[in-house]
Amino acid sequence: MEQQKEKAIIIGVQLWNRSDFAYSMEELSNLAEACHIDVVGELSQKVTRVNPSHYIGTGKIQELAALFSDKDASVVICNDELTPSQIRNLESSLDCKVIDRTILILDIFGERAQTREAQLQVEVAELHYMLPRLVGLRESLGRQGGGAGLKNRGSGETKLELDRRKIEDRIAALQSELEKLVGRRQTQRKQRRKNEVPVICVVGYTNAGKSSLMNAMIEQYNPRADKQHKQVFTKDMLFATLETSVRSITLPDRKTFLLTDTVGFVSQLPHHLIKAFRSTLEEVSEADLLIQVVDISNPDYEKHIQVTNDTLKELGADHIPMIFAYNKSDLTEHAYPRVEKDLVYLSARQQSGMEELTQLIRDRIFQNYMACEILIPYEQGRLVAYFNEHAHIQSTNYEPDGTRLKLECRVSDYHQFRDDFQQL
Ligand SMILES: Nc1nc2c(ncn2[C@@H]2O[C@H](COP(=O)(O)OP(=O)(O)OP(=O)(O)O)[C@@H](O)[C@H]2O)c(=O)[nH]1
Ligand SMILES: [Mg+2]
Repeated sequence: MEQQKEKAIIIGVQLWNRSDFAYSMEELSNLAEACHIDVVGELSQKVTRVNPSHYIGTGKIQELAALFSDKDASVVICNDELTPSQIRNLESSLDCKVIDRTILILDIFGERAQTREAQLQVEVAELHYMLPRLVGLRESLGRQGGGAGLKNRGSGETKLELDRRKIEDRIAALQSELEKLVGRRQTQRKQRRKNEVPVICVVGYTNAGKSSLMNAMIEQYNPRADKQHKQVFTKDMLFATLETSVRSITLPDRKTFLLTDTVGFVSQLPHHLIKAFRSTLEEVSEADLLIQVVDISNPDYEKHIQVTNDTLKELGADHIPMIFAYNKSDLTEHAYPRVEKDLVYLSARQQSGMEELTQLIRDRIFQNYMACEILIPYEQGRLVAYFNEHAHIQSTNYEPDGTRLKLECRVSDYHQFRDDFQQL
């Protein structure tokens, strides 16, 4: 496999007002690497407007062709999503394979998808991407096959129409299967809402350590849980997580919340992909609180925060309160664990800073709790059991008229059961 690795030249056009260009090229190169492609050269062009027919200007094409043969490359990767005709024209001018940022991301997602839901979502996104590009694909196939003559063109187009219909049918079939899967999850989500368990979503740039942070929290507060079952998958690669996993965390004082791990973000996430992953990402827009995990050891971390914030906005989740976990502090000079307003320096790997993070969480989602002292008549014994399960009991005394509890409970529970106990 190693020997067959493709060699790529990456190319990008920098619009006059684009300040994050260098970073986006770097990111493209990382995406290529995640796709097992070696980047052997790089070209860029400053322009006021993207060339609608070839993406880059004519002069640049010459330069690109020279670099391509010089480096013995096998593919050209463009930093933006190209139109079908741009790909087609570039391919024929350069006489080589041309792919764009979107295909790279789709390929990585395709390779990583584990669950049926993730696989369906990726395939829907791929088909949507392919649909308007069928002509181009067919032509490039035709060229490889020795060129399609005029005579073949007619049959080709009929074939094309057929292909298009087939793809549309397939998309519809996949989507209906997806809806069934998604429906189940939405029911679960509604159930959780009814139980009023707060939902916290872990978001952030890909590879920041979101899944590791989930695991560190599980380990800290629910260490006896069956490890195999509870721990989520982590790995040093882009997009290790493509599915949402939800874990319940119960703090020592019995306050409970749900922690949700999500897909990592990257700049310019393809529109079709966001749409296809809508149901997965809905968890984010319905959360009570977001924890943005940032890899503070990465020199580009500010850029990552920007990308994450932009993506959250696109998902309609920018109104949700957010706290920051500056992760991987162990790789930096920063002192940790340390809290600064709404951010905490921590290390998920060393499981350091979880209590500090929890304190930030508490301040934000457990405001609707109240302390009280009550007397529960013995005939309401089940209420004592309920509070033991759902409240933080500070003391219990058995008195002639009932059980005396000093506790901290949800305001809503207090009101719901107000008639069944005596306030002291
Ligand atoms: N040194 C150090 N490494 C960490 C820390 N937290 C996570 N990592 C490493 O960073 C890599 C990515 O961690 P993940 O938890 O998979 O990251 P993620 O944000 O879930 O990534 P995606 O799901 O791919 O978006 C892994 O190799 C982790 O071991 C940390 O606190 N310190
Ligand atoms: Mg992950």
